[in-house]
Amino acid sequence: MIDFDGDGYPDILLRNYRMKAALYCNANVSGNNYLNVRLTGTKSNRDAIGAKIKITSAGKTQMREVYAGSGFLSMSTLTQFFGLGKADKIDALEVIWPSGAKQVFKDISANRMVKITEGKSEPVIEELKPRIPKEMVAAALHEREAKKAAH
Ligand SMILES: [Ca+2]
Repeated sequence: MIDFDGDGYPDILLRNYRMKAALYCNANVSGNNYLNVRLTGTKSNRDAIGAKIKITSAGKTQMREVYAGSGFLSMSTLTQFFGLGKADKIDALEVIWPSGAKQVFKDISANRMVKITEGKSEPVIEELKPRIPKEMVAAALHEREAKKAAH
């Protein structure tokens, strides 16, 4: 999984044995909100493998653990994706680092990339700008639907 077009929503790139690679682009027609979290360890390993992230939003709690690999000879991006539904903010984001250190951040707006460095009290929060314009994705989807209808 990787956010190929940089719009904050995860896409899937599949490489198959003796076949062409396939990119499944998530067009996000739902309009739901998200949060991306990227951790950098200082005392812990730099990629923060083994860190746990807990977010609370609209009364719901979600948890992720940062993994080094997934599947055979493949891996996912180290950016953690949280789907938020219609919630537009995160009440609390808690990181438990492999070193045992714990950090809590409050009131983060949705649809952002939050970069957290172990031990730093302020995260770097970025608004993501898609590399592929929404109109191009919409046009590609429209073309695909038209092809389907023609068959
Ligand atoms: Ca994407």
